[in-house]
Amino acid sequence: MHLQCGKFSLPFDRPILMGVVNVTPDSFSDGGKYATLESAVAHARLLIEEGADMLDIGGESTRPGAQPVPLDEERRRVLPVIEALAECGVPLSVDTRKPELMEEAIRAGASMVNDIGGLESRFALDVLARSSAGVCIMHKQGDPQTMQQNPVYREVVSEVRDYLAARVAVAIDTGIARERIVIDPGFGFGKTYEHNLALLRRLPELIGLGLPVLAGLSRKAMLGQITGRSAEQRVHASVAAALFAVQQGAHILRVHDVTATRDAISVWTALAGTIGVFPIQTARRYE
Ligand code: HH2
Repeated sequence: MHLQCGKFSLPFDRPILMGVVNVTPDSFSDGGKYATLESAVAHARLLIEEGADMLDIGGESTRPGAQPVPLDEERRRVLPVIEALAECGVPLSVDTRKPELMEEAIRAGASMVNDIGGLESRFALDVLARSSAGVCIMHKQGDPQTMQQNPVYREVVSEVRDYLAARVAVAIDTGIARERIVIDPGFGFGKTYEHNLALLRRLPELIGLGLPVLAGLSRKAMLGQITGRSAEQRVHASVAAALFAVQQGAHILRVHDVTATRDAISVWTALAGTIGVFPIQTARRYE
C-alpha cells in the first residue's frame, strides 16, 4: 500500500509522521506559538529536521468550543506558510474545511487536503477530483462549537466505519483515486472518553477497510483524563498513545512532538523486528 499525493508517493513500510503546524492564536495545545508567518515556517522546518515525513498546516482551531474562522482570515494565516514551504521536500497537507482554501492551497503547493468535515461538501469533492492531491477523510459528530456536549452513538465503531466507507465510496465515485485517500476516526471529535477508547482498541476494524488510517491522538483531552496533565505536559502520554496506535495498525500519526514520537517508534520497531530500524538519518524524500 502507498499514498499518492500530488508529486509524492509515500510507501507504508513504516509509520508515517505528520507534524502539526497550527498557524492559529487559539489551538488547544500550542495556540499562539506559531501564529506568525516567521514562527510557523521556522517551526515547520524544525519538524522536518526532526524527521517529520509530512506536515499538516492549519489556520482554524477545531478544538471543542472553538469559534469558526472567516475564510479571508484562514487564507491570510495559511497560504503564505504553504507558499514559503512549497519546496521543502516533504508533502504539505492543508487542514481546512473550506473548499475555496483547499483549492488555493493546492495551487500554492499543498499536496494533500485534511478535511475534518469528511469531504461532505460537493465543492470540496470537485476540488479534489480536479487535482492530484491526497485527502484525509475524517469522521466527526457535530461541529467543534458543540460536539463534546453530548455525543451519542448506537455503536460507535461500526457507525464510524460505515460513515468512512460511505464517504470513501462517494469520493471514488467523484473521480478521486483510492490511492489518494486516507481515513481517520477523528479522536475527540464528538466522542466521549469511552468512544475514543473503543475506536482505538478496535482500530483493526477500520484498518479492515483496506485504506491507510491516520490517528490523531497527540496531546488530546483523553490523555489528560488518564494522566491529569495539561495539553503542554502530554508529550509522554502522546508517545505512548502513538505506539499503541501503531500496534493497532495505524499508518500515519498526526503529532506535535516529532522527535519524541520518532525515537519511540524507532526503538519499538527495531526491538520488535517488525519494520526494521528507522533512525532519523534515514528521513527520506519521496520524489
Ligand atoms: N485533530 C485536530 C486537528 N485536525 N485532523 C485529523 N485528520 N485528525 C485529527 O485527529 C485532528 C485533525 C486537533 O488538533 P490540533 O490541530 O492540535 O488542535 P486545534 O484544532 O485546536 O488547532
